[in-house]
Amino acid sequence: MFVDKAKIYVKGGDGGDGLVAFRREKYVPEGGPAGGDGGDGGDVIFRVDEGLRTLVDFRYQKHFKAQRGEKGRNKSQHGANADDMVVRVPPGTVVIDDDTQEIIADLTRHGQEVIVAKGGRGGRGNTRFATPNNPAPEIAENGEEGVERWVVLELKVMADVGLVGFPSVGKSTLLSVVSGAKPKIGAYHFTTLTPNLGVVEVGDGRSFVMADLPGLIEGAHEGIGLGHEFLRHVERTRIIVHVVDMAATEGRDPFEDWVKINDELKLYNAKLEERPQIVAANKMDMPGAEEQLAEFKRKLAEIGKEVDIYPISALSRTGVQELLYKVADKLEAIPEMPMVDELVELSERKVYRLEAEEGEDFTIRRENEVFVVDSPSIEKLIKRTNFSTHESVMRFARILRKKGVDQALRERGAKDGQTIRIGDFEFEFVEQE
Ligand SMILES: Nc1nc2c(ncn2[C@@H]2O[C@H](COP(=O)(O)OP(=O)(O)OP(=O)(O)O)[C@@H](O)[C@H]2O)c(=O)[nH]1
Ligand SMILES: [Mg+2]
Repeated sequence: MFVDKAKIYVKGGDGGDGLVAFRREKYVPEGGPAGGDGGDGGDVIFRVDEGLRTLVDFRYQKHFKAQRGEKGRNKSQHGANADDMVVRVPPGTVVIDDDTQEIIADLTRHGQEVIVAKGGRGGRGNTRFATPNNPAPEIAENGEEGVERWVVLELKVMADVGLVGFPSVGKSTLLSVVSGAKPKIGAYHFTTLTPNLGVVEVGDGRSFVMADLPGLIEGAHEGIGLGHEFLRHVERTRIIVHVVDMAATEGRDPFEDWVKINDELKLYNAKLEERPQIVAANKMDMPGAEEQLAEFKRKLAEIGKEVDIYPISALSRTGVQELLYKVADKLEAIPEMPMVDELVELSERKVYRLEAEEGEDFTIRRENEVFVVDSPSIEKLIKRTNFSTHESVMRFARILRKKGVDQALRERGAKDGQTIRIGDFEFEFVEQE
C-alpha cells in the first residue's frame, strides 16, 4: 500500500551529566577535582535511501529516540558520546515541523542527510570549574536535554510524468500497458485511490517514471474527492499527460472535460498551467471517437490553443508508442526537477535548533504576588543546574545578576522574600547590597 504522509516523534538523546569527583590518592587527604564531562546525546538523523519508495514503515514505528550520553567519569574522563540514530527515508520526503509547519528538509538525493533532533550536549564535570580561587569546586552541569519534536513526513511522488484526467478515462489502463505496474482497472469511477508508479522503457534505451493518479473531479482544487491529496502529487511531475476519453463514454464532452481539469490544476497551483502537457486522446477504438477528436481539435483551434494531441487506444495499444517517444523527447528538454519555490533549498546537513540563543532577553510580568520571569535561556540554564550543591546555586545566582535579572526585578518592586518564578522553578528574592 502506498502511504504518503506520516507523523512521527523524534527526540535527540539527552547529554550525560557532568560528574563531581575528587582525586583520591594514597597519603593525599584532599585531591583536586576529577569529575569528567558527560558525553553528548545522539542525534536523530534522516538519511535518504533510494531503495525505499513509501513511508509505510512509519505506520508501525512512530517514535525515534536517540540514546543519551554517558555520565562523566572519574579521573576527569569524558563520558562516551551516544551513537546517532539514523532513520532511512525514501527520496522525495519532505520533513515538516508539526508545531510551526516549517519545512525542515526536502530530501531528494540518495545519501542526503538532515539532523531532525539534535542530541543534548554533555554537562561539564567539576574539573572544568576549578579556578585559582576555587581549586576544589563542587559544581557540575547536568547534561542538556535533546531536542524533541513531532514531525510530519510527506512523500511527493517523484514521477517524471503524471497521468491526469477525470475518472474512468483510462489512466490506469495506459500505465499498465506501458510499464510493469499492475494498477487496478475498473469500469467504475475512482478505481484508483492511491497513486501507482511505473517505470516506462521507451525502447530506445530511454526510460522514465510515470504515475497513475486517482481521477480528478470538479472542485478538486477545493479538496473535493480527495483532490488535494492527489493534486499534491501532480505538483512534482515534470510533464502532465492529460488523458481524455474521446469516446465520450458517459455522455460527457471531451473538450469540456479537458477545460475543467485544466481549471482544477490551475486553481490548485497557478504554476501547473505552465507545466508541459500532452493530451492522450484515449479510447480511439470506440465508435464515434474520430468525430469527437475532430470536434476537440476544432474547439481548441477556436480558442487558439496549441496542444500536442496523441490519439491512442490504451486497450488495443495503438498509438501508445508514439506518445511515449514524444514524452521522452519532451523530458529531455526539461530540467531534472521542477522548481518548487516554496520549498527551502537546504545544504547537505543542517542543524535546526529550537532552543533560544544564549544571552537572549527576558521579560518580567506579575501574577498577583509572584514575579514571573519569561526567558528560554534562563529556563535552559535551570535545567542544566544541579541545585543540590551550594556552589552551583551560587553560580546560578551570579549568572542571573550578570544578565540583569536581579536589577530588573528590583526595579519592578520585588522585595526580600517575594516569590520569583522562572519556568517550573520558584525561589525567593533575596536583597543583596
Ligand atoms: N474501449 C476502451 N476502453 C478503455 C480504454 N482504456 C480504458 N478503457 C476502459 O475504461 C475503464 C476505466 O479504465 P481505468 O484505466 O480504470 O480508468 P482510470 O482513468 O484509471 O479511472 P480512475 O482510476 O477511476 O480514475 C475500464 O473499463 C477500461 O477497460 C480504451 O482505450 N478503449
Ligand atoms: Mg485508475
